[in-house]
Amino acid sequence: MSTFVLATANPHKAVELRAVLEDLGVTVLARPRDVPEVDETSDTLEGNALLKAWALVEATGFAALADDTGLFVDVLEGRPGVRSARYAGEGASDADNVERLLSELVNVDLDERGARFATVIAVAYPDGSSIVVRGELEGTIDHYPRGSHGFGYDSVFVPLGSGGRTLAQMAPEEKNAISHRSRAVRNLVAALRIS
Ligand code: ITT
Repeated sequence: MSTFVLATANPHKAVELRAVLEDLGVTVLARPRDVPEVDETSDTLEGNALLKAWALVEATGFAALADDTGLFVDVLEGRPGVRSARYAGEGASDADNVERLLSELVNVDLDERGARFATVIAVAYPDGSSIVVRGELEGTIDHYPRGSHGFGYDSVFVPLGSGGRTLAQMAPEEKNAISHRSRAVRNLVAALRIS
């Protein structure tokens, strides 16, 4: 079908994307080490995913695939949103980001703690065209972290229909079956099949 170069340097994401894309007959190239990271200056996931993908098309001449993910909390007007990775500051750890999030929600009741994870995947082609898909997972932010699986904000995110468990209390396969990222990947597969 074609060759895609991946923007992510995150090995977990690269393995997941490579498996899906190779099944579709796409040749997958790792991100070249000498290509600098772009500043994610957009205020939308779509904008940042496209920024990353276009920079890689320019640097390599191949079609490029980039993703961006954020956690959007209703009562915080969508924060941390596109700033999820750096919510507690530049170089913040997952624990720092979770702590900041919980500190902003101390006086908020459970029924007002609605939130969603969103992942956007963008594919940009050397001919100037692009595909953008999105996957979302609805849930609530718990009062305390629970569970030891996963990463990021998993320990405080309770998906709708999970029986009150956080994503970090789910086995990886169970999370993957419902996650925002896997939904975006499924939407990407559908978009690539019809394009
Ligand atoms: P790249 O290296 O691929 O650019 P990133 O570090 O910018 O990835 P993402 O866009 O994937 O990170 O995610 C932004 C933030 O959201 C970051 O703090 C993650 O820890 C968190 N996050 C992403 N996916 C998550 C998931 O499935 N569960 C919990 N937190 C997640």
